[in-house]
Amino acid sequence: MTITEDCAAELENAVRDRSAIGPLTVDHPALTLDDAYDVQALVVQHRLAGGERVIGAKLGLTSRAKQVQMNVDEPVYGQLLSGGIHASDDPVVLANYIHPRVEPEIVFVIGDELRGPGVTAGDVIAATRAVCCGLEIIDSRFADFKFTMTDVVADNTSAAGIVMGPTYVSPADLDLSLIGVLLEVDGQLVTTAAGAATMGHPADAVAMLANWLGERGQAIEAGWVVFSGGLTNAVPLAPGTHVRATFGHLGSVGVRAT
Ligand code: OOG
Ligand code: MG
Repeated sequence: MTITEDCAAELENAVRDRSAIGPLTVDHPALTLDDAYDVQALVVQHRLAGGERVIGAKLGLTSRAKQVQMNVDEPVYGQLLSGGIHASDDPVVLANYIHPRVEPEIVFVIGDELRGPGVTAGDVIAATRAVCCGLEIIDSRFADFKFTMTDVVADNTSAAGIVMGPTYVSPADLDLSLIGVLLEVDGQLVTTAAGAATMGHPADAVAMLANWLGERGQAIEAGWVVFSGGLTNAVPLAPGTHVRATFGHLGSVGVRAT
């Protein structure tokens, strides 16, 4: 086994056993960020072999709130898979996860392929069929969500599930930087943010993703959904909790933990 195959297998075992592991970079200090994206590609390939589809991509650590919470200073990206889709307010079975958290995000539904280099926020807006609100379920395969940037990339940026809101709006009709979000747990307001928390404007984050993918000969594909990054700290999905995010203009979306 190569080191990347070895790391992919460790992550897959953690998912299968619902049991967290230590950071990969401790046992494999030579692992580079590029290697980590290769590990991520392997983990995803194995999921595709198991019958899932890639339905989109996600940015991570695009807001200061998330960077401070996770102690990683730079954005990253991962892939979204069909097995992770949940309907809003449907029960999410905690036993299927290690220690899941949820975070509110602005979601882009892409109409036309975006291929870097040179993609701008304006190109993203023009290529987007609609935006909606979402909650991302994240579940680090690393104990206590403790990881370096390299670890979290290998772990497909903690991706574990997505929930999308009911309201689809053309991004040309909104200033996404000004979209407010309220995050409530069991009806109690826990935090607030605006779209600008994601790199000033969520479309800038999506443009960055298109340009990064371009460096790897890939593109944001027509029909993909792109989660542009958590706007606030993620909150734990404890048994019995109901987490709801309500956005200006985009409606609300919820997760119910059972
Ligand atoms: C890493 C994933 C971060 C986001 O939106 O910032 C992320 C983590 O926090 O475990 O998805
Ligand atoms: Mg996220």
